[in-house]
Amino acid sequence: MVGRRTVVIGAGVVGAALADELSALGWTDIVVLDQGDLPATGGSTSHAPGLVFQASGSKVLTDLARYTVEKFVALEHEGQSCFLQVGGLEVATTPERLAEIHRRHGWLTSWGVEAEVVDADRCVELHPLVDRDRVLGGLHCPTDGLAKALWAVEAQIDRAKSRGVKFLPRHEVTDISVADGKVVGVVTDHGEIPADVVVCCAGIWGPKVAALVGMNLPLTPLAHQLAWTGPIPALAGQTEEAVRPILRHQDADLYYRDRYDQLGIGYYGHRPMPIDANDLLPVEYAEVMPSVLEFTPDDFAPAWDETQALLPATLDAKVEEGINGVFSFTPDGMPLLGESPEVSGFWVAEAVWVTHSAGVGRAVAEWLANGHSESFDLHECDLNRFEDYQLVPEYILERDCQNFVEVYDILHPLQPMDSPRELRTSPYYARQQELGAFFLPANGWERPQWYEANKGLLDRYQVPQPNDWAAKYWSPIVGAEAQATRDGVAMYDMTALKRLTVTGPGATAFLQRLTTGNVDRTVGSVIYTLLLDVDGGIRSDVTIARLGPNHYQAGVNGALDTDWFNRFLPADGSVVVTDITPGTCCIGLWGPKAREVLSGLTDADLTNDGLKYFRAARFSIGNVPVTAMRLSYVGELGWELYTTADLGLRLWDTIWAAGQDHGIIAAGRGAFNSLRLEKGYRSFGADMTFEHDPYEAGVGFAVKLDKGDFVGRDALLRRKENQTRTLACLTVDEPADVVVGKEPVFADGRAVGYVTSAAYGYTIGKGIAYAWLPADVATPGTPVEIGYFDRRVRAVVAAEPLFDPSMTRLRG
Ligand code: FAD
Ligand code: THG
Repeated sequence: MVGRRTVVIGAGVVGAALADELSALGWTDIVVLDQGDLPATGGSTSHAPGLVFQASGSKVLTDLARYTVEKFVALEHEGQSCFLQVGGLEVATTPERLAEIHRRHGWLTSWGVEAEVVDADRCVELHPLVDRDRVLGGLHCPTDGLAKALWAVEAQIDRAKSRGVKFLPRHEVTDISVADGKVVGVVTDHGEIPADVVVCCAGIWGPKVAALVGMNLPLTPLAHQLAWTGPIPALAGQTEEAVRPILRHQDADLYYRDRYDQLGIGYYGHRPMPIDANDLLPVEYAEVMPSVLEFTPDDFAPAWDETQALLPATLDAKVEEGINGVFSFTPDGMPLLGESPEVSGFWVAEAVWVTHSAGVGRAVAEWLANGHSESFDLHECDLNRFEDYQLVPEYILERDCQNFVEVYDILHPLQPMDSPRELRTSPYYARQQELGAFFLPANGWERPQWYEANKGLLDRYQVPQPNDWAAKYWSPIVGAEAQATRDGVAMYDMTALKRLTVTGPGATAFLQRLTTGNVDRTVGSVIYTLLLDVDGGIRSDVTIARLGPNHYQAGVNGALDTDWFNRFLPADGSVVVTDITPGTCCIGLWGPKAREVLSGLTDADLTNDGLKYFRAARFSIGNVPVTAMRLSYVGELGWELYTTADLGLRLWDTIWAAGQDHGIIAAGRGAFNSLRLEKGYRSFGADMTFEHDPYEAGVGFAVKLDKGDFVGRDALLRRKENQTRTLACLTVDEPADVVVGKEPVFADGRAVGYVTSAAYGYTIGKGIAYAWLPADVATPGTPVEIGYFDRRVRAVVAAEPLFDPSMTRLRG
């Protein structure tokens, strides 16, 4: 196999890794172009100090980093390893950071990387320059270290060359030829090269290259300060390049590495310094390198003070050189990988650190060669994860700068961005404000987490207090709203739930192919079904309502679902997929009294037989036409009621008024999340992702193997035979021990899995945590422990669902 004709733009650490990995998979008809010289092209890789810390709250970032470490350790450049495995040490100088370090240790344990939280003495033993009295402790990860980025570039280029890959330095890409929506060639200052696949690995120039095909790449180059000290007397005589662990002092936005008797110091504490990719100088005009801007010493002054405090040996040294080096930031801090939705064959691998570079090379190579990556779950990295509002230049710039500022901050999983807010508001927004809603953003929508107006419910319901961390972005009102939903009736704003219509003569066949369920039922049917990837992994779980013979409405999880549908659209135009989320809205009306509230507002037959569980109907509520679907993520009787945005406020007011006699409340997402966990309903992205199959995730019931072929079916049949892990339900007895997600789970003292999502279950009176565990551990009754900061919390595997397993609530 030689693969498709491929041109890689950029021979930095990402382009080089991709060329190596793709050629290793048998694609050898590859040309790698770079405007600069090889291997030091002038891009970000040329001056990256190469620190590789594997810790991250994102599992895929740790997975990508671990792959990079393992590859670079084994990769040789002139007989020497491309990785100096000196270990990594993150020190804490505040109690909050010490707690954070325990949380980060938890993540590493969850994702399977060995590390240890150490005391101040051990910090000094590991890194003798550290002042014992400044630190409270540290996180030591022995496999972290320094990537020799340029060596790795050269070594990977050499391997790719040996397989036939061509490298053309001093070739600047000036255009990309597209015909019929497909890439056909790459135009350079030395002529055009034909291509079927083009991968943009242009780093900070990415937006400029992507613009050649009309793509608005959500990436901003930002300058970041890197300085080198002169000789430090305390390091005199160091003959090896680096012996001390790479060091992070996140309380002051600093990191360090040693280089013989000097120290490299990186600083994130300065003002954001964004640069337009179009303003980057061409290689020949840049003074040093186009990705290096002049050092601004004033910005560095606080960094040097902090450095001398943490590392007193530097009092005897000076800052000798420094740069404002430029690299890429994105709106959510994650890389951008994947194919353009508009121009087929145009791929990007952008906003990738050296830390993740080899992993990304592997991932994108697999994706190109096999249609998906088998080694990595890329849903958080997919280029097409953004909504339209996130591709507006103002948004991109603001978020990218904010991510620079927050790079080392301690961020709670629910912590919202401060700005921009109030981007998307549902038609009920004014009413929600009147009810004292505490809003958190959900995919750009302002969504109530709870309502202060419900404070009075606390006279009626007991709500236990969680620990301090779990109590952030929480109120006891959450617990009261949850219980009031089970007792009475509540309105939930479901507008943020993304919805698409799939229409046209080909719609039924299209959905039969893309889902695991049978959509070809009577008009008015609703099904819960899955989208699988070609490897049988879960791409999404969705509901599909048949509203007409050729008209379906899908409730989906995000922009990746739209993208997935669009990729399979028949060329003949017989299927149209439309995102109707903007322009429509939804109220979930749920609880045992839901029927009482609606009965006076409509002539529709809402009896159990009139509109059965998982059926949809159109009728009116007061003056408002609605599409009603009888289903509930919170596990109670009721409907999702959809209407157009113009009528949304009227719908809210009508239901609210009629509900007063029945004690109706508006309830928020906090209650919603607790109720859905009691009911055992999975949330895509947290509980299950691309890497999991339906059987291990506990949603095998949604796969109808007898319905005929569908995407992922064959692969799934193979996976079904080899089940080794399970998404299990854990309960925690002590209310204060409720956890938040991503914590490691221990069985017999050994780390065996990790928590996906968690909440307190107010109806069942226990904490709930779903967790991936080895199948043999996941039997009900098995005691386990959850690592929570510096503690171990006792939990037990429970039979699920915890609430209403016989479905009497929903079917009643
Ligand atoms: P680059 O190395 O910039 O490669 C892109 C290539 O594309 C360039 O060679 C460029 O010439 C070429 N190109 C662009 N446009 C064209 C065109 N039109 N035609 C032809 N060729 C083109 N990461 C870490 O993991 N650890 C660290 O400690 C670390 N420290 C850093 C410190 C500094 C000061 C900086 C600036 C970055 C640091 N980074 C670090 C980030 C890291 O360096 C980058 O994320 C990484 O090198 C990006 O690699 P790349 O291959 O995507 O980009
Ligand atoms: N409502 C709608 N669409 C959605 C969601 C929703 N799409 C995305 C996401 N949420 C999908 N998740 C679920 C999870 C469970 C259920 C519905 C959507 C559910 N399951 C029942 C059960 O497992 O008992 C029914 C299963 C069946 O009968 O097949 O209700 O909230 N519109």
